[in-house]
Amino acid sequence: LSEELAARVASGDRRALAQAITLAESTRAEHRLRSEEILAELLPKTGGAHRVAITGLPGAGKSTLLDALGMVAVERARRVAILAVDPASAITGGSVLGDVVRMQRLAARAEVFLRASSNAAALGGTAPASREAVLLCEAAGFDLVLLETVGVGQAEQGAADVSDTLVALTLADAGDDVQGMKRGLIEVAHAVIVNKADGDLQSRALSYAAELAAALALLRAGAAPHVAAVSAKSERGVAELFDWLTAREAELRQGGELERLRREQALRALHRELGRVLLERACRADRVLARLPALESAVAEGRALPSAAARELCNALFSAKS
Ligand SMILES: Nc1nc2c(ncn2[C@@H]2O[C@H](COP(=O)(O)OP(=O)(O)O)[C@@H](O)[C@H]2O)c(=O)[nH]1
Ligand SMILES: [Mg+2]
Repeated sequence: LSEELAARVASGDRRALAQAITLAESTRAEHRLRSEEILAELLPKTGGAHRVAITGLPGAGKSTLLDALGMVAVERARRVAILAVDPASAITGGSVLGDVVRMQRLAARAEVFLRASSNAAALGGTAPASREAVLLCEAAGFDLVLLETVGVGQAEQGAADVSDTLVALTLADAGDDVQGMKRGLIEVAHAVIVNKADGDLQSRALSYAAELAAALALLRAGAAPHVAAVSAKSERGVAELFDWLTAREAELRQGGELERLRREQALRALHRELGRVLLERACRADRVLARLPALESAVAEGRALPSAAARELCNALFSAKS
């Protein structure tokens, strides 16, 4: 029963939470409906966490950093949930060992909720964890939700849509010099962190971070991201990163910025969902199906413009007479 599952999630039951997230990320219509019932029940209990997304290329050290950051958070009495989407496992469709192996310390902590999913179909490959998964974690009482997301393609925008704070993790030798750093990332990241500032790489990481800081201060005058070098492995700079996150969270909450951010995100989600359900319904409508083959041929053979054909289908769908 949806009500029962919702109540178990609200009581902090990990298995119920995992189950609810699975329903929310399922592609099956009946699962989605159930998930909506559960979320509707839990909505008043959501919104309480600081949602932090860590994005970066595979190998940047996201999982290692989350393990270290998560441990600091646990020591400071934060209730931590970690949602990771592992692209390697998404491709093989198999194990999610990659992320879990890097987050062994967190995985061993009973108070931490850790979920590494390979939900490629539902989430579009490298998309971040779903909005629903974040809301469910909040309803279960977690006040810090850390999202691991792979920074390729449009993933940054996706991550920005579900997080309050976006941390871009990079490396001194990642090849993305300041000019080459992806535009999307520069526009949305709140912090740019250079990892692996240890061993042979240490001095290069430090000078790269300094270079980045100077360049981003120019590029994003007034809204320059926080820049620092860390070593996730030796935990250098990790406590400082946690402190920066805590300060940012307080700032967001005080100024009413958090509410504004989340209102915008909710509206974007509404519009995205509206587009999705409209398209789904339209493509199944008899009036569209009846005309589609002929219009497809006409467009394929160059006898009709795609835009005119699309408008004709739309008119057919919404006209009073069939
Ligand atoms: N030297 C060094 N290696 C690191 C550091 N952080 C991660 N690594 C290594 O980099 C590799 C990729 O790390 P992982 O956390 O799985 O990266 P992800 O793909 O971004 O999640 C692993 O072999 C890690 O041990 C670090 O701070 N210093
Ligand atoms: Mg990882």
